[in-house]
This record gives sequence, C-alpha cells and structure tokens, in this order.
Amino acid sequence: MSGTERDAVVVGAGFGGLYMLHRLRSAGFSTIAFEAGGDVGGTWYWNRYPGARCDVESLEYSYSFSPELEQEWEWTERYPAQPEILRYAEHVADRFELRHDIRFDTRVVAATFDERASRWLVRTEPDGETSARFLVMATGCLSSANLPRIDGMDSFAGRIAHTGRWPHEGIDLRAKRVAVVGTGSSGVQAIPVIAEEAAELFVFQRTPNYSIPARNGPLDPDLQREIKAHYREFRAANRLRPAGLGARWPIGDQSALEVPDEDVKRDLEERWRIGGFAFLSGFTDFLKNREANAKAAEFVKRRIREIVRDPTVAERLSPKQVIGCKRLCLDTRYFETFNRPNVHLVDVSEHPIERLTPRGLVAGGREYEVDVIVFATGYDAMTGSLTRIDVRGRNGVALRDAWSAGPRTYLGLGVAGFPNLFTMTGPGSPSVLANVIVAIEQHVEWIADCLAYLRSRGYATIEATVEAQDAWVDHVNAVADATLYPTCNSWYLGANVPGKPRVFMPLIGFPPYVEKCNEVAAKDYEGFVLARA
Ligand code: N01
Repeated sequence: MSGTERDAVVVGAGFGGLYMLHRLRSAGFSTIAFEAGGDVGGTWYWNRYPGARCDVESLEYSYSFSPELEQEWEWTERYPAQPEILRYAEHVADRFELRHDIRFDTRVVAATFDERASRWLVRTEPDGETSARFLVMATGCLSSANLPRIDGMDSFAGRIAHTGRWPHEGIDLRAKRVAVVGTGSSGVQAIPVIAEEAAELFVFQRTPNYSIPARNGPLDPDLQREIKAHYREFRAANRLRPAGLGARWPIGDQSALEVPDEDVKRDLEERWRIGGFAFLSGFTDFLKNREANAKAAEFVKRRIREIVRDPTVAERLSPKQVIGCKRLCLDTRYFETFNRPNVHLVDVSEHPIERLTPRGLVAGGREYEVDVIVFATGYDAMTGSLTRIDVRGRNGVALRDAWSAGPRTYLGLGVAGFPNLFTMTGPGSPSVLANVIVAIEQHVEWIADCLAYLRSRGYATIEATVEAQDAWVDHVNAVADATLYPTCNSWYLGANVPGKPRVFMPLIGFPPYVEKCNEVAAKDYEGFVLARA
C-alpha cells in the first residue's frame, strides 16, 4: 500500500481510538489514526481544569483487554484525577507501540465515500489525504466544546477559558476574581478547587444540579490487590450491570413505593455515606416513576439544606427537575463551598447573562467585575464532533444533513447511506449512559470482528439498511420514553445547544444492547447489507 492508502482510518486517539488502532493492527489491517491534539488521551488531554477527575472508579475506568496491563498499572485514588488518567493513556500508547501509527496535531476535516472504489477519502489539516476502505470515528461524545454566544465576548479584557479546552500551562487563579458559568459535572468539580485559590468566586447557575458526595480518597491497597486477583470476574460482573459499572455495590430489586419510607431513607443514607453513582441503584423505579423519584430527590435536597448555612442560597442550589434525568454529579465539598465568604451564587435562571463587558459579566442588570471567566458550559454532545467534520456518504449526502432532525444510526455503529463508516459509542448506543471504557471495548471488538468477517468472505462494503435503522431509532426512543430521562433539558437530548434537535441520543441499558449486537453479528450482520466490490 502507498503511504496514503490504508485498510482503515481511525479518527481520534483517545481511549476509543487507541484500542481500535491496536486491535485492527493486531488483526493485520493497515491502520492510521489522526488526532487533533498534540498527544494521546482525547478528552483527558484537553480537560485540565482544576479538580478534573473521573467519576467512575479507577479500577473500573481502565481497559480490560490486556490482563498484563491490568496487573501492572497501579491506581492511587478511588477516582482517578486527570493527570493520572493521561499518564495511563500515554503508558498504553507506549506499551503497545501505538504512536508510530498516530499523526498528532492533525485534524480530520472531511471524509468522502468514493462509491466507484468503495473507499473513503479522508482529508486532514495541515493538508493531507488518505484513502481507506474503512473509517472509524473515535471522536468522543464530549469533545466538541459548547461555548455560549454572549454579546460582548470579544470585549472582555481578562482571560476566558472553557473547561474542556484548558490551557496546558494552567491559569494562575491566586488572588484573582473568577466567574464560573455552569454547574454540571465540570463546574461542580472545578468550583470547590477554584474557591480555595481565588480571592473571590462568582458562580453563575442556570439550573441547579443534584450532586452526590464522591468520597474520593487514596485507593485501599488491599482492595486493589483483591480486585486484581479476580479481575476477570469483576469485569464480567460489571458488564452485566445496567451501566456496565458498580459491581462492588448491591442493586435493589424492589420498587421504592413498595417498601416503607424509612427503609428507602435508610438505603439512601447508606449510599450517600458510600458515595458515588450507586446512590440511585437501591430501587428499580427511581428513574421510571415520579413518586419514587421524589423520595431520592427530597433526600438530596434535605442534605443541601443541612449543609448550606444560608437558607436562601440552599434554596437556590436545590434542583427542581427530577433526580437523574440530567447526569448525576459527584463532588468533593461542592455544597460546602457555598458557605465560604469568598463564594457568591448568582442565579441566572430567570435573567440570563446579558453580555460581557471589558470588566466582567452583566446579569440581572448588575455588572460582576472579574479577572477570569471559566465557561463550564459543556459540549455539543454525541453528535458535535461527528457533524463538525464534512462527512459525505452515497450521492455526496452530508452526515450533518442526514442528521438535521437528529442522529439516526443502526446500533449506534452504522449509518444508512454511509457504507464502511463506524461511529464508536455513537448516538443510539449506551455510550455515555455506561462506563464509557466498557462501551468502547465492546464497540472496538465488535467492529474489529466485523472487519475480519468481511475480509474473510471477500466483502468490500457493509452498510446499515434504512429499515433496520428506522426500527432501531424507534427502539431507542421507546426505551427512553418509558423512563423519566426525557423529562428535563439535558445534553442527552441536545437541549443545551441552541437550535439542536431535541432527540434522546443514547440507548438506556448496556447488557441487552450487547446481546443485540452479538445476535446481529451471529446472524451474518442482520440489518446490514454486505456487498462485494
Ligand atoms: O457540561 P454540562 P459539563 N448561561 O452540559 C450551563 C462528563 N463529565 O462539562 O443545565 C449559563 O453538564 C448549563 O446550564 P443548563 C459528564 O458526562 C464527566 O459539566 O443547561 N449557564 C450547565 O449547568 C457530564 O455530564 C466528568 O441550564 C449555561 C452547565 O453550563 C458531561 O461531561 C467531569 C449556559 C453545563 O453542564 C458534561 O459536563 C466533567 C449559559 N449560556 C464532565 N450554557 C467526570 O467524570 C450552559 N450553561 C467527573
């Protein structure tokens, strides 16, 4: 093959791209990965904001495909901090000699399917073109930063930073007046850390969020040893859980409406003490029934009132939506931070930020003078990093046009009209509603097996049928509609990006999804058309 021809192009060298590259290369496919960043790590390369940390536990937020890697890597905390995750990604790249086939500082800007040759022509910047039979988009679900358009953005004389694009050299916040806009997972993590450094911190909150204590701390060496001794069983148990994680904590099998309130409260208390995502796993219907949900929601609101000394501030910090429809946050002393004299909560739910001025932000008719504005305003999630690339399938149709009314995929892996294109952890798959590394491994292995199958039978293309895709999209919606997830304005629905179609993008439920993918493969890729050149 010439220098610009490959069997496969992988877009992105985060956790998805790294393993995809490794797996395809090991199976004998010539593969190249393009990465816009200067090194591996994906979201963990960019998210260097103060307090950045994963909220899935270290022993679970890691690859399972290599028992040697699993055994040799030592995690230091219950939840890994961004620098540690990045070191892990770098270690993986070195251990499996992946860098050789990754082009860094290279952004994929366009990809066009050549129907005559049944190949993708991938255009990169700085200028380059690569032709490949297969194109795998390992572009990440939360990598396309959402910076709100606010009047006067350019006029601000101080510093502006988005949490997902934090400068590598850091920002010295000592003795500075800082504004943080946004109170999702990023804001909730950054605010307590910034509050300790800054002279004054103004938190601009549009929607209060539920947050559960993470209870982070040094990882117990005995626990690490114990899990490593039974890692296969531990991984297998996690894969059977609804979100592919949390096998250390019990899941309840009763409705919260079937048991006395005291029992529900006791269970929530225990889970609040343990910390982490297990909080909502005690009963089956917290995310299905409003009455059940209210029990968990009220529990958290009571805690907020206990922690936050000023009752007005506590009330403003108390969410109105059901718990869990927006992604639950995990924190370290988030609500406590609002007791600090240097921290001020600015409620912008009714009066949005009007404009930026050279000195700061104007909201509710008042100007807040600051030196630094931190936008913790999230992402154009799940589709943003795909539609920003000019991907064109059959008849020159652009993916962004095919998805103008919302993303449509089959299994979150294939798109009708776009042969040989794979969307890793794409819309229509559990992706962000699962431990994403578990979701990534399942997709990588399914895609690699699929390519091997096509090669062994002499097929040149695989493409989802419109019928299979339509039925799948209906299924994803039906599953979501049976829950409380679609009841509030979350990024799962694209509601955080003005003008984005309101469609519930991820599929709820990891284990049944895996079964379906396996079944499709076992039935010779049912729902896909396979064709020879
Ligand atoms: O982004 P978000 P994030 N004016 O979209 C507000 C993962 N993650 O970066 O809710 C004022 O959740 C917006 O308000 P509203 C995780 O999956 C994981 O925090 O739209 N406010 C919201 O409060 C997470 O869910 C980890 O009304 C504005 C906030 O900005 C996902 O990434 C850590 C605004 C955005 O919250 C995204 O989290 C970090 C405006 N114009 C992230 N525009 C861990 O593993 C937006 N907002 C721990």
